[in-house]
Amino acid sequence: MNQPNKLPLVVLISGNGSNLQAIIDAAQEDLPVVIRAVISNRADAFGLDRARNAGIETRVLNHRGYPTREGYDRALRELIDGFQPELICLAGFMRILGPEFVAHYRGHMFNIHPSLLPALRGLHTHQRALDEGVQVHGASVHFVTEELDGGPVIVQARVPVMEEDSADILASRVLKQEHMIYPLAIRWFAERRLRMADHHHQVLLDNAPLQAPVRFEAQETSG
Ligand code: NHR
Ligand code: GAR
Repeated sequence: MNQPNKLPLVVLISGNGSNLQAIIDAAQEDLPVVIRAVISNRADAFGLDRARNAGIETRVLNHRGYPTREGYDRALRELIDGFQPELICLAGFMRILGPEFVAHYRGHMFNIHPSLLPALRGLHTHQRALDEGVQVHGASVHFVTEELDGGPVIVQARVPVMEEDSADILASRVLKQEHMIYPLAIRWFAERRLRMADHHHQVLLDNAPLQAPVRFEAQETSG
C-alpha cells in the first residue's frame, strides 16, 4: 500500500523494541509515517514480534554471517534500500555502522541514545551515570554520522537520578522519556521541518540552526 503523504521508515532494532512500539503506536494515532520494515540483527529480538503483531514486514540480518563489518554493512544497505525509506531509525540497534553506510544515508538516519549527549557516549550508560554520580541523566535523539554517538543532537529529555537508583530503575525512567522524544523528532522530519545542515554538525529546525538541542520537558505524572 502506497500512502503518498506519509514518510516511509525502516526501523533497525536488536532487542526489546519498546521504542519501535512507541513509533508504531504514534503512527496508529497521527504520526504521518509508514513503517515499511523492521530489521533486526538478532532473530530473537522481541521487537520483531511487536512488528509482526502490527502487520509490519520483518527481516533478520545476522552479523555473524559476515566475516567483515564492511560486508555486513553492504548487505544491510541492500536490504534497507529494497524498502526505499526516506528515514532510517536506529532503535536499540547494537551494531556500529561504518562510514560508507553512514554516508549513503547522510541526513536520513536517526539514533536514540540513552544519555544526555555529549556525555556518556557508547554502551552501559545507566551504570556509568550512577558510577559518575551525576544528578541528571536522560536521552538524546541525534542524526547518525560516522562518529559514534557524535552526530548533531535534535532533542533531549532529562531525568533526575535518585540516591537509591539501580541501573535498571534508572533505565526505565529514561526509557519512558525516549518513548516521547523519538516520535517527536520523527514528526518534525516527516513534516519536513527538520534537516541536517550540509556541513554535518548542525540541526536545522524550521530553517534555523539549533543553538542547543530542543529540551523536552517531561510531563509530571503520578507514580
Ligand atoms: N553507527 C555510527 N556510525 N554512528 C552512530 O552514532 C551509531 C552507529 C551505530 C549504532 C547506536 C549506539 C548507541 O546509541 C549507534 C550509533 C552499538 C555500540 C557498540 O559498541 C555502541 C553505540 C551504539 C550501538 N556495539 C558493539 C559493536 O561492536 C556490539 C555490542 C553488542 O553487540 O552488544 O558494534 O549506544
Ligand atoms: C534504549 O534505551 C535505547 O536508547 C538504547 O537501548 C534501549 C533499547 O530499548 N540504545 C542503545 O543502547 C544503543 N546502543 P528498546 O529496544 O526497548 O527500544
